[in-house]
Amino acid sequence: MKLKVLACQLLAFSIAAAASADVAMVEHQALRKSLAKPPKVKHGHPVKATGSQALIDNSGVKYFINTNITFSTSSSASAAMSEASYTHAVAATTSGGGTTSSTLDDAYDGYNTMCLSLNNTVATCQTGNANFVIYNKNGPATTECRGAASGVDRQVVFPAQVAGNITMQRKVFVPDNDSFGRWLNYFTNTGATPQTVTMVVANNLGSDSNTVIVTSSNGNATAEVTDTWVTTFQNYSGNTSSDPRLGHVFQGPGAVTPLAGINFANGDDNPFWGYTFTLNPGQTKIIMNFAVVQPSKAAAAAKSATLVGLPPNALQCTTLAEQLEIANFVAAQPIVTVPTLSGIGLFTLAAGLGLAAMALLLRRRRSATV
Ligand SMILES: [Ca+2]
Ligand SMILES: [Ca+2]
Ligand SMILES: [Ca+2]
Ligand SMILES: [Ca+2]
Repeated sequence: MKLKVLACQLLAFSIAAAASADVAMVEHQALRKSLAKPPKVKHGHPVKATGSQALIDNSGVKYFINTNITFSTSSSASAAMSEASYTHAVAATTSGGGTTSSTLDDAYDGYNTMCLSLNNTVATCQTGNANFVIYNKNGPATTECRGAASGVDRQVVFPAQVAGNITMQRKVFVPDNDSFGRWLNYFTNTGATPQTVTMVVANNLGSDSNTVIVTSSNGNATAEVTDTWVTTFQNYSGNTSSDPRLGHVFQGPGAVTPLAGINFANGDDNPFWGYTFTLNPGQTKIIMNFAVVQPSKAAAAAKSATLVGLPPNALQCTTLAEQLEIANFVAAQPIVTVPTLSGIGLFTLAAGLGLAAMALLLRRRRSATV
């Protein structure tokens, strides 16, 4: 009897071992599959993807872009960045004017969330506030524009999101031949009458309560609607600061849609800014922003100023049609078309010239005979 029980137990154990080996194999295969594929929406259980799309610029800064966000959030919304950090040590400046080798990180805790402000005031995007439609919870993103240096798509394309008669869309670009991040925010009026729109950008910087405004495009440490850029950093703790120095680029000179409002304050890691513009029926306008991440305050200011001038790298992966739609920079000059004459126009012109020549000839003959 005892032998029979032992044999049964041995059999059961070997079956269980074989089954668990199968389970391990299945799990291993599933893990391999999940690593090979980007996060996907499971049936009824969408995957949260804060910072899931990472792109590295040519200075080694890695930007973590939020895609397919499925929860309500202000600073962690779709197409915002959860973080940007160096992938290697850089010569970070010190309070004493020297440098120290440091892998600076924690640029952001949530950067460049975009929302519509329905009452057209420039105030920070808030969840649970009926005045704000945050660009968020709009599905997974795709990528485009393969980079020659990296062999990786450089632009993340987010889905269209509808708010009344306004359709919004965002694209986030990180070059592999330059160092910055760029947002293109598209707004199209699908209604039958002109509509005035206010877009706000909300942020949560990694500098937290140690946020310090370094300087701005007009040379002072005050953010104003006339500034094309502002730089900030996390104040030194002792001699060093472990966060990158940041540039925030809002607009270019002479643009038709300048800033309508801006709010930066020392000690406040939630700066915001906004634009108000009118869209005719069927019209699309784009608001463009750049983000700058650098190892020194001077480099952050210099890079921001350079981007304001829109060097060719700044407009990579945009079409001429898109450049013409950018409202807060003069990204392209519309081509002035010379009026051309139709066939009838040309005939009329030729006939007119002929008659004028005949009249001149007749007058000369008459004056010669007199
Ligand atoms: Ca952070
Ligand atoms: Ca920090
Ligand atoms: Ca923060
Ligand atoms: Ca200023």
